Amino acid sequence: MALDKKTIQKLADHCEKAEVEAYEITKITDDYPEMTYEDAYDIQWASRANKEARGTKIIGMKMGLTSQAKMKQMGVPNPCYGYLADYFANGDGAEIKIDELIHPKVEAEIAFVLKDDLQGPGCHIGNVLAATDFVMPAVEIIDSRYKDFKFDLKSVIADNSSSSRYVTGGRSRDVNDIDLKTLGVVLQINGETVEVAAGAAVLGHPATSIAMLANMMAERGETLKAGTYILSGAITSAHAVKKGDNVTVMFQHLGTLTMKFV
Ligand code: OOG
Ligand code: MG
Repeated sequence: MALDKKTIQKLADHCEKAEVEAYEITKITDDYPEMTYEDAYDIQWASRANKEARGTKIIGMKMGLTSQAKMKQMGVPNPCYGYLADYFANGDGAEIKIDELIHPKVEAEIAFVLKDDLQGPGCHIGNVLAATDFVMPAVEIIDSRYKDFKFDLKSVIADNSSSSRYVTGGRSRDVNDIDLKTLGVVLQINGETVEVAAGAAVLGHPATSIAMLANMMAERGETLKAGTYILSGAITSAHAVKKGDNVTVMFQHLGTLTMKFV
């Protein structure tokens, strides 16, 4: 049975407060085992409305759990999406304040910026390539609000798919000038290579993930607008970071991103 409106708002306030104030909570499906996927997205959209009501701008979207490595790492069956708020964004070389976060992890991603609207259902990779203004490199810093970073898919959707910060910059490129499938990524922490991967890890091609996002949003009557910044999902698995860590991610064709956790 679906949750009522009052419970949806209560859970949105609960999850969003934990994000803003950076404290751990227990998985919400423990207390509401009957909640549905639609409830989970209702909670996410209500938390987004909370931020907008306070004057926070929503500047983009993200896909999550789009690779086999990530689905296996987190034990979930499907990808999910979340929104990106203005204060999540950081430039190349940023210092990320770890005290504002709970137990952050870094992962390498390709970001898409749209020049045209994208509307599902039936959105496919060709529509995405035609509507993309440019792609650029990104490192997402995820920070599940759930204890020990453990959750199920409904709980993580309600928690805005663990969104918290991201770093972007490097080189922007025309999506048709590079092969995103074979685009290589090297993730280093404190000078040590911890993972190497390629774009195809994301649903075979990162643009597929953007098409899936447009189609998932269409189920709620929502469109991806021109100008939207979209993280297409982690190419690597997520790696925990601590105070003092330096992270460098080298992207073939797209340059390098660095950040320090302070
Ligand atoms: C959910 C978010 C995953 C990605 O790119 O796969 C994600 C999580 O693993 O906490 O952002
Ligand atoms: Mg991610």
